[in-house]
Amino acid sequence: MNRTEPPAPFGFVPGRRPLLMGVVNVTPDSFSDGGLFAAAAAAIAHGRRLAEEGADILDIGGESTRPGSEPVREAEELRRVLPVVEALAADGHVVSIDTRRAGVLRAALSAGARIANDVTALVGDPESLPVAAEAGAAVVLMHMQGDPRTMQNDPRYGDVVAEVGAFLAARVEACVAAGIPRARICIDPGIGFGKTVEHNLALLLGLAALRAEGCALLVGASRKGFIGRLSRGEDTSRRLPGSLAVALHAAAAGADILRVHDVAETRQALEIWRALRAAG
Ligand code: HH2
Repeated sequence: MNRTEPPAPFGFVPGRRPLLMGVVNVTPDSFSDGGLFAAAAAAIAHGRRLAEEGADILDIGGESTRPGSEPVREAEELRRVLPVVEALAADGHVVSIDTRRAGVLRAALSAGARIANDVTALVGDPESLPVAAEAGAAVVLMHMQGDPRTMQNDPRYGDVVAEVGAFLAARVEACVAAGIPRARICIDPGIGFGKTVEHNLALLLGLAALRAEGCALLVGASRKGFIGRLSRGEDTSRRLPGSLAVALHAAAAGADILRVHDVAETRQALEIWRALRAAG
């Protein structure tokens, strides 16, 4: 699909379904699709398929951040993601780069990515925020407690919604101070990143309280562990129904972007939900 005029990264039409961010993991070890799209050609084909299915944004990542994962070297991350970013951006798709590293961010933005998606909310690498600001990129700021290696070893909060909200609000202010307008900032509570099942549920119920004035809100719950833990321990390949349930909840709660692996299925669920609301 070629678009001459790509939509603004977070360009919403009120009353429309949320935007869909399709996940393209160019990794051997991601928690749900590791190894499936590790070769550039397979990842590019997967990204094109997700766009055909209705993804508004393609999120390309070259490092797994699943619980217990080890960081990859920057050269390896670059080798994985750059050809994929280049090809999908050249098609005219809106591409986001899922990275914690300023070097990878800089190269991906030069290769055509328009959104910096950082699970450390641009804290992990002090150069990432200036790189994003200078390039005029849009940013997704995600909350994580700890780091992927250890984040699921007994995460604790006093009031998880208040603490995650305060962290994200502070990161929004840091971005605004660096020159990134609010319309180009999206916050994300980081479902599953240093959170128990109860923390995830509290955040999903507290989405309205997390909202930052003038910024978009993203929810990424697709296939995550809490879905298996709340049902019958299903593995990642059998968590689509639970993922759809969370997607509809998040849409009803006003999420602007849903980060999902199953674009066609999520889109269908959202379209029926929207038709019901419009008819009611
Ligand atoms: N979740 C994952 C990775 N990146 N980015 C944002 N903004 N929000 C998320 O919830 C989020 C994210 C983890 O999912 P996945 O990419 O499928 O797995 P892995 O980290 O194992 O590659």
